[in-house]
Amino acid sequence: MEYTLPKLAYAYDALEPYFDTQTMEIHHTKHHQVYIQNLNAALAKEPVYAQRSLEDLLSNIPGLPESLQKVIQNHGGGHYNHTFFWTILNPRGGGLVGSELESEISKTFGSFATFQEDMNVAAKSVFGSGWAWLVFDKNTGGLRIMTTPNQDTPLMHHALPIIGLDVWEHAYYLKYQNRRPDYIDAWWHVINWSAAQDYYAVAKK
Ligand code: MN3
Repeated sequence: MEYTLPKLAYAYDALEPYFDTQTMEIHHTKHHQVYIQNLNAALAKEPVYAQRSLEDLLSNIPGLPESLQKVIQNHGGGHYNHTFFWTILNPRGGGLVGSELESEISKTFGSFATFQEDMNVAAKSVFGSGWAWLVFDKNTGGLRIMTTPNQDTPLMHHALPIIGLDVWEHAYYLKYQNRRPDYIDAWWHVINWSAAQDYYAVAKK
C-alpha cells in the first residue's frame, strides 16, 4: 500500500490571517508530498516492512534494517507529523472549554495560561528545525511538553501527540520571516481542540 497525501478538512485560505494561504498550499502539496514520495520509495524495496503500520515502524526504529532507519525517521516521521498537524488545525479554533483535556492540562501545569507559556518557551527553544508537542507520555500516563528535532516524532519517545507545532522555517517564513514568536502566537487561534480531545481520549485508553 502506497502512502498518499491526505486531504485537508478546510481550504488553504481558511486559516487566514494566522496561517497564510500560500504557505498552507506549499506546505501541504510540496513539503508534505516529498516526505511521502521518499517514504514510499524506501518501502517499495522492503515489502515485509511495508506491511507494518507507520506508527509501528516509527515506534520501533532501532529494530529496523539499517537501510530503513534514517528514511523512516525522517520521511516516515515527516509524513506522520504533517498528517497529524493538519488535523489539529481548525479555522474556528475552539473546543477546549469544558473538555476532559482542559481539566487535565490545568491539573498538570497548574493553569491553562502556564501551559501556554511553557509551550511557547518550548516552541521558541527548538534550535533549527523541529516540533513542539503536548504529548501523552505512555510511561507516566500523564501529559507533558516535549520538543523533537527535524522530523522525529513523539512515537520514538513512548509518547502520543495531543497537539503539535511545526517550527520548521518552511511553516512560517513567507508570512513571518524570522519572527517565529509571532507564528507561535498565531497558532493558538487555529487549534482544533476537539480533535486534540479525541487524541487524548484514545491515548489514555
Ligand atoms: Mn512542515
